[in-house]
Amino acid sequence: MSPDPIDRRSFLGAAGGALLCTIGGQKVYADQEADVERLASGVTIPPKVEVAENNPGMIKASAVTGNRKEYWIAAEPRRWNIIPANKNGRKRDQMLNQTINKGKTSFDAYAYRPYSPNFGEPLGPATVPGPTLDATVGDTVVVHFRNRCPVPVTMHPHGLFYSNEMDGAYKGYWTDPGGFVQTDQEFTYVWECPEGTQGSWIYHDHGPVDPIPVYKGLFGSIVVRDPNEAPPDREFFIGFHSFVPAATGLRTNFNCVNGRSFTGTTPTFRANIGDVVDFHVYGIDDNFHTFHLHGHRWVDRGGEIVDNRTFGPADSFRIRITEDNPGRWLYHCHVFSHLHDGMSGWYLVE
Ligand SMILES: [Cu+2]
Repeated sequence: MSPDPIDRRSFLGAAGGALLCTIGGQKVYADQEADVERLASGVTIPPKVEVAENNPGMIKASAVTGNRKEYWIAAEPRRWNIIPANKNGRKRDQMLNQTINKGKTSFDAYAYRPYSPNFGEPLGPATVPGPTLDATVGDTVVVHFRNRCPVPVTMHPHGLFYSNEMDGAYKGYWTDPGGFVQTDQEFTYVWECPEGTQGSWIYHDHGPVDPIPVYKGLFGSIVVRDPNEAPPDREFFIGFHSFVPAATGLRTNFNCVNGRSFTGTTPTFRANIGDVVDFHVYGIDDNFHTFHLHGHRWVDRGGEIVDNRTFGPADSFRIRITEDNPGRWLYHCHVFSHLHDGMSGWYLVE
């Protein structure tokens, strides 16, 4: 048998495209569509996962301490439009006042979706990012997770405290059942929020075909509130990420904020003078970004006053301002090639 002929795209991928990851021995390039189901089929089911499936009920959730914050969340496939048209049927970049010309913008995404108890009814659509998990120091977060995607996926939290089997991560032979939730299976994650976990965090898929499902939309925010701190008047959760051709099958890369690209389709945030405003910001792709907010500045780690903060993959942080400056402002990544490719949005203060 001769090997498959190398077409131009795969040649470019093999020759010059950025390596995204290696799954089941297969190299995946960012600029080349990956067949995630075929990749998943090449991954051996870990022994502990197989045993658990044949013995339902063997997995005991850790004891729940403190307040219980309980969620029912499914990972589901859904069609996602990165750049919806405006009411005139056009795809416009409001920041540069120009038409966006990037070809097709819809693809088959994966997204987390919140449900009522026992998966009774959806509480809303599956979204990119997924629902924010909201807890306070002292709480225990219980997430009943169901996988409706065609490949094994998981939920893996940052920042919280959890025992080893609640990691939600694929670890080859040593994978626990929560790190390899197969199609139509469920797993209950128990994560704790003791003193020292307060902050702004993320969760994301960390299953055997990670990071493709993350690049398809499986990520979201976690906030752990400090009971000794006054709550904000408004808060916004902002994920800087990209939809790469490997995950979308689309022609080009999209630089995004919360699943959308370009000012006008990315979220427009609103506040009033005098509001205490929290921005929870994170990055979840292969790039370093900055968070820049026009017309404002804040006190960063170490007490320095800044208006632009650099962060890397899976970094997450919160900035707090007391609003004192009305107008139509931009927030954006200050890497120019990201900014001019859609990583920006409006912040409107009245
Ligand atoms: Cu950036």
